[in-house]
Amino acid sequence: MPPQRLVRFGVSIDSDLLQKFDKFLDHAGYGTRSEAFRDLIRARLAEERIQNPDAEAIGVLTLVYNHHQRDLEEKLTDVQHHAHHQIITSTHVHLDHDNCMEVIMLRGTVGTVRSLATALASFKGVKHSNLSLTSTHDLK
Ligand code: NI
Repeated sequence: MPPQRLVRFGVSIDSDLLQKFDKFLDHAGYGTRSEAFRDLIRARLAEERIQNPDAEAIGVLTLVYNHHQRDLEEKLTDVQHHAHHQIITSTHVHLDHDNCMEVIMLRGTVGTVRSLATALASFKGVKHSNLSLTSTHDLK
């Protein structure tokens, strides 16, 4: 890929808003406004991309579930085997006597990752689930 050309442009901004932005920069440890501004743009564009169900994405699904729930582990494993091409890896943690946590990394389109995550999270005995999606398209 050819090197990107750096473009400078002016931004008009409310002084109050700029003050808040500068406070955020300090807090977050940014050296310059430019770097923080670039990161905010990238984050917003990535957020936009994961609204598109056809965009390629990586998902990290965390499930906390009842270890004693009948057949649950088997059901979770069955779904993952069925969608093996979408599962990158998974880690199982025995949280305590009663609870397990599984962290599953998934890949595919936003739509397929979301529906697989929903299928896994909706089984009886799953107490908590969280899906974090990252678009893998156009990473710069
Ligand atoms: Ni366990």
